[in-house]
Order: sequence, then structure tokens, then C-alpha cells
Amino acid sequence: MKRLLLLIAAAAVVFSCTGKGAVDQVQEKTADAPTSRGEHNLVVGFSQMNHVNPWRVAETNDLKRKASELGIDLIVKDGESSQQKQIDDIKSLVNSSVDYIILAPLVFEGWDEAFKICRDAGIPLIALDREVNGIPGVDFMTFVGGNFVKEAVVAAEWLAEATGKSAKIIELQGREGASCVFDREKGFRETIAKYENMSIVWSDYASFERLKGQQVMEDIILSYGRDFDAVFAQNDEMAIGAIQALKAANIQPGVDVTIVSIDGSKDALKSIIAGELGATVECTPKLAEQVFSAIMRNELHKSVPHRIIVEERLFDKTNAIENINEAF
Ligand code: GYE
Repeated sequence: MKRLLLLIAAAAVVFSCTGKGAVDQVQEKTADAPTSRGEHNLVVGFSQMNHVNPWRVAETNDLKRKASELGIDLIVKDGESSQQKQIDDIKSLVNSSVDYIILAPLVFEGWDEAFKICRDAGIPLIALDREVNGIPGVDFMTFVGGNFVKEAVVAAEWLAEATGKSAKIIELQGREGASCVFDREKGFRETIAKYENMSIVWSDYASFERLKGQQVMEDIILSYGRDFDAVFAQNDEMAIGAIQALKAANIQPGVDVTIVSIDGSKDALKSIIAGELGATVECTPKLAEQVFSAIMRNELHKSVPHRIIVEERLFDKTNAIENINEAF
């Protein structure tokens, strides 16, 4: 029910911000915002869910970079892949009297206590890179991130094209209960449903981690077998792990099996150049510009869009080389 409210509230926002143009507009209007309150620098707390993959590390580093450029103090907490630890981290940030809290939430549900603590303390909360089940503008100020459904639609359409609309697919999902996981599942599955010869023959979770991706792929080959011709991994790290498992089983990635994933990491682009990964849909961890623009707007008492969605590209063999240097 609350998810429905979230969608209605999001749809009703007057100031919708999709794409780089809209973000630039926000940045332009906030260039003169103060980054201190009276005597003290703005203090922003960041509850990161973990640092288990390069994406998470890149996201934290990008926030640190931008905060230091603006003269804002950033306090980073590592949730160690535990929602309870993240809630405790938020309590501790509230006790430290930070001015804002950014939350990169492990899962979608179960943040009501955190919302209330922040609301009671008058500290605006920003949901970053994954969504939370709450009401924007009430439970949290804004969500900054990608369009996960769209990412998976683009991945599925690429796969349809690459396989002549015929593929038995292994799906590697990230972590159960995360918004990007069920949105990517939805986008991918609804898209391949349009093609009668495309189907998912096996699906499993691999925590968005490389080693897990490798282990899960090894297990799939053992228990399901080799009767598949494509892999859709919900992030690059799991795809790269799966590629290692395929090679170890003498299945040639890029030849016997077509692989598509999401994120656009440097290692993924290298793998595309090596002819192993077929394509990756960008999901950028570099969200600091948008996050701090939202904070600056709020400091200026200007309206902040409830959803700030970034544009994302597709990388394949046609553009991997030209984009590798800027990849994370
Ligand atoms: O794709 C993955 C990360 O939440 C959008 O989480 C993010 C996802 C990203 O661990 O690599």
C-alpha cells in the first residue's frame, strides 16, 4: 500500500527532474548556496550499506570528493550489509547533530523507525541509489538514483537483438528485497515476455558480489546443467564472477553464451573489449552532484524534486573503448 502511495506521490511531483538537463538546471540555481550554517560547515552523514563491491566504493568516494570540494563535512558509516546496523548508524548520526542524512538502503522495506528519528530531529533524509518504502516529502526529502526498470528493459532488448530473439537465460539477481532487484527483475522479465523464444530457465541471488556470482554460476552448472545460451546478471560484478565460472567449465563467454549486465564498471568494459561480456547498461555510482545540488536547493529554501533520476547509457563493443577511462 505504501509503495502505491510512493508511486502516486512521485507521479504528482510538479518539478520532475529526469535527465542531465534538469539536473544542470538545479545545479545552476544553487551555485550561490552557502555550505555553512553560521559558524559551522554543513555536516552530512552518509549511511552506506557496505563497501563489498567497486560500485559502493566509487559511490562513497564520489560523495567524499564533492563534499570536500564544497567545504561540507561528510561522516561515512558502513552498514556491513545489515539493515539493523544502518538504523543504528542513522541514530548515531542524529545524535551527532548532522544537518542532513544520506541513506543508501540495503533493502526497500523497514525504514519507518529511521524516518521517525530523522523527522523528530528535523534532519532531512535523502534516499540514495536504491528506493525506500516511504512517502517522499514526508518520510524522506528525495530519492536520487537510476531508473532500474528501464536499465533492465534496455539490457533485455540488447539481449533479444544479440540472440536473434531466442535464448534460454540464466538470471543472476542481487540481494532479495532491494528495490533495484525487483525493478530490474520486472523490467527484464516483462521485456523478454514479448519474445516467445526467450525464457528464464534458472534464477538465483548472488548478492551483487563477484565471488558469489562465480559460486552461484558454478552451482547452476552442476545442478541445472549447460542447456542455456545467455546470462543476465543484475550487476557487472556478478557477471564477471559468472564469466570465470563459465570459463572454468569450458563454456566460452561471448561465443557459447551471451552475457549482459548492468553498471558500466571499468572491469565490465574491459571484459566487453576482450569479447566476453556482451553489453552493460550504465548505472552510475557517481551521484554526488545531484545529491549536493538537492541539499543546496534545500538550504536556499527552494523546492526539491521528489525524484532525481539520472540518464544512463548502454555500453557494448561499439563504445567500450572510448568510455573506459571515465568508468569507475
Ligand atoms: O547496480 C550494484 C550495487 O543499488 C543501484 O547496487 C545499486 C546497485 C548496483 O551494489 O552494483
